[in-house]
Amino acid sequence: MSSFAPTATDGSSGDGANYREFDDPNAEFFKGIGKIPLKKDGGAGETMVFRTYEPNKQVMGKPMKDWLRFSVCFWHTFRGTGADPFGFPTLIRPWDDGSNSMANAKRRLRAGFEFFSKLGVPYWTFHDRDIAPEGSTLTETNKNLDEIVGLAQELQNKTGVKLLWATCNLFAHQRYMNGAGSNPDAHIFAMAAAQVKKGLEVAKKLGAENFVFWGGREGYHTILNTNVRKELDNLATFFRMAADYKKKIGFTGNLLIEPKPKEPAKHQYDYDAMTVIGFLKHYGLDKDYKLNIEPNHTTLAGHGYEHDIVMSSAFGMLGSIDSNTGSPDLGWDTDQFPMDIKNTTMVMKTVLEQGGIAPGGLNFDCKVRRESTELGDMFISHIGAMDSFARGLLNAEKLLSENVIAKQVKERYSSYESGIGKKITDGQTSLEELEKFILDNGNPTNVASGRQEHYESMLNYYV
Ligand code: XUL
Ligand code: CO
Repeated sequence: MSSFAPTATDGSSGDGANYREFDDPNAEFFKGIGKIPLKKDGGAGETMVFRTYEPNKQVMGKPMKDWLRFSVCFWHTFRGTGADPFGFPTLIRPWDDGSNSMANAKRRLRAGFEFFSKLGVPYWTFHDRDIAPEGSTLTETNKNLDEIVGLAQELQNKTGVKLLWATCNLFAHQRYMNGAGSNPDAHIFAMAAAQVKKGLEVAKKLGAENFVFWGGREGYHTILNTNVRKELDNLATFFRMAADYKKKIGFTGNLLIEPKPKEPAKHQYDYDAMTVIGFLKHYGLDKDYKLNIEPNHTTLAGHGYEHDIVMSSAFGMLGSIDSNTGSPDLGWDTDQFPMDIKNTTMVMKTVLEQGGIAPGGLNFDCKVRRESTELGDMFISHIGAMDSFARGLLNAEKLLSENVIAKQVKERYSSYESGIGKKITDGQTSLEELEKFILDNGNPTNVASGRQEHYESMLNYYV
């Protein structure tokens, strides 16, 4: 989260621009870039136009924008510097002096809203500490946050851009190195609780439609110093208090937990969708929380891209999606823009099948590559990802309306629709009765082909 950008002392950002000119509330941040147009017949070289994303085009009875509900995340796009463990920042923005000042926070936020508007996304997302600097006491920190939230409210009203979700950064500060809600120290647990209390209040104030918990340091590095049951019990208490406070203040957004198996923790408790669902059910929290699924985390857990989206949807727990991708040939969280149409088709198939993702959305928890240094790259990356999802949506619409694949899947399970199969489905049989069924009917002999390649070829037809 921290910025390593060199702090200029003369008001210049190093590329000739003067960041102080952006203190003017009417300053334009992305000069020369207007509202991104739709241009269906643009050639391959034109990447600053939408080719497929048409917000008001009707798809299965709803405008495209209602199925997709795109959101830009503030942390990568307005706080990312391109710094990595081996190198300095490469993404030097002309309005950002690299400092933790309130003036810089305001410039970034105004740049953000100009970007959201020009791109044409309806939503944004942020961590509390992305938008406002932490002070030396909680009171000072909350005062900073209130001031920036006031500006955010003004900019939301002015542009019509809404808040998909807010979240608390409970992982960057040194105090959270051993976790937040699972920290072995009660004082730190209390600090995290105070932060979430304020986070929920801010979310309510800005009309957030959801509130996310991602627990990057809720886990362990060595089991030798860790009481896992104590940590998980405490984490559940933490989530229960958040659900109670949400009701108390009348915040109506959904609470979401975002699974990830590791990084930065060696082992994260919220490993994957089914682990989180099991945790929520064990602690009786499954009515209060749903899941925010990030496919890059899913692949880090060793599953296929769409696996956690499908699993959480199957159990009515898919709340929102951090629509990014990893690089399947790397073993870490690269947070890339999703550009693979097969992946987006599979995601949108699930979203269509469950009737939509609202009040969740498709949040681009993605960062431009360290080497993509131009301001235009910020747009091109999002436009490419939005078009990829629009294409995925149209593919999924065709796939579902033709009903060829679903019909064949249904047929595959047809033995459960009558006779002994129906009794199994209804939970109306027993091991004794099934043994008798086998003795009467003999061993199963006609084991049907799974026809994987046939299904893969059918999917290719739609992509
Ligand atoms: C980290 C991650 C987070 C959450 C919000 O991998 O995905 O940015 O989305 O804290
Ligand atoms: Co995420």
